Amino acid sequence: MKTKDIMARLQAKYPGESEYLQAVQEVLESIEEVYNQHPEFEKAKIVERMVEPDRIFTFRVTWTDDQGEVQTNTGYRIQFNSAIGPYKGGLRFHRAVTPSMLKFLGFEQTFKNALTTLPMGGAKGGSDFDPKGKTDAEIMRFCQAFMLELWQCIGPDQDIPAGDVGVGGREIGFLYGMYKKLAREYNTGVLTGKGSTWGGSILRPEATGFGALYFTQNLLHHAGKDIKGCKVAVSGFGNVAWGACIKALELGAKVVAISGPDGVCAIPEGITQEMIDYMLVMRASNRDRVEDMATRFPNKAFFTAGKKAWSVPCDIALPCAFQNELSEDDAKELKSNGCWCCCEVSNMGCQPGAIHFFQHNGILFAPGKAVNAGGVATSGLEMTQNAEHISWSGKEVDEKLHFIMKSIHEQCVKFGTQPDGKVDYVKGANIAGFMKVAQAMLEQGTI
Ligand code: 2IT
Repeated sequence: MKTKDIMARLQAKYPGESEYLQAVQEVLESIEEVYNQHPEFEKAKIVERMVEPDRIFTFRVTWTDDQGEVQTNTGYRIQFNSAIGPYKGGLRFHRAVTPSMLKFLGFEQTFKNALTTLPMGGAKGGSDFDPKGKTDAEIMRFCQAFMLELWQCIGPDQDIPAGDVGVGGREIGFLYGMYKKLAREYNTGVLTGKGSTWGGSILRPEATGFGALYFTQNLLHHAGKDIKGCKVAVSGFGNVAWGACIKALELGAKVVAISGPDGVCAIPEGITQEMIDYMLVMRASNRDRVEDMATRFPNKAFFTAGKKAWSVPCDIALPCAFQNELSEDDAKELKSNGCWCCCEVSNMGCQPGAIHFFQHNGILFAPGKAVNAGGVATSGLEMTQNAEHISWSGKEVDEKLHFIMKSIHEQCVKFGTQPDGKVDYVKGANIAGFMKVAQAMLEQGTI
């Protein structure tokens, strides 16, 4: 297998699908050497099959806004790979959603889910619906209209969606309510990220951020460092950033920045629990503005329009918002301001140039599919609880999450340790995830 040849074919077949092509390229480059030591993979055309989704559902979603005007969006569900379990992955509601974006996310999800140690295949879905400025009633009507089409594609043993950007507990509630009515199935295991009184796992809302900090702790420990007292810059203020801030604070780190599409809030004294609680209010308002934090806490948070979190000096950078949010220039700025570690929490949060810069300038770097896997892992734990009709305590879930993140870190070390003893976490995560999926595909024959 030659990455160059496969990429040339995919570029010709899917011109303009830049996010998808970027995600595939990164994985193929990481695995090429190992892959070519396995002639049985080449013979079964594992890579050629793995880069193509199993199937893509595309549907029209029509709903009525509060003014009585009819609105039309496009919905998607991409069932990417089912080699190691039923399709599993989130739904993204964002104005910029395209098939390319969801294909990259579904592809990443396949490897990420393989790393979790749990039996889950990869999927992703969503819509170009823009939640910004929408009322609760509009969100509900959109979710209902979306599920009117989606319900036929999913099921607790087939495909289990969850949240992603723009989809949290409120949206999962509306989606499940409609699923139940249409399918006449009362199995809560069809969606994860549910409310804790009706089948949702305790700690699922926090899990992506908590898991990311547990992974960071493992990485720092491996490098002989400690997170206590470190200054942390976080991008975003959504569910993932929120969980990361809670755990960072608990571990004795100081969160000195959060950001939004409008700019950055510098927090010189470090974020407080009260400010973290306010992030939830900001998310629920659908205003999509981080400036609201500075308005609410004028002596603690200082807003600068148009700037990113990476302009605030820190030790550790945690991208928690969107793909490609951290560029090579941002990486250089981080380094010149003293940053020495970047754990990518968002999916593909760093541009290839930024990753290259980190890796060649002594900055510890780990990729999203390892760092953020605690979210989907806890979704997997939610599925187990639903299937057993029980619910575990927060302590039980947290212990399992700890164990899973430690195991993901170990897999990265196993497959990513270089001759000089340093760990290439990108290679480690990609090879570990790939080997598991490839082996399963091989054993299941030519399908
Ligand atoms: O990117 C992700 O891993 C998620 N959005 C969570 C997916 C899930 O099924 O919990």
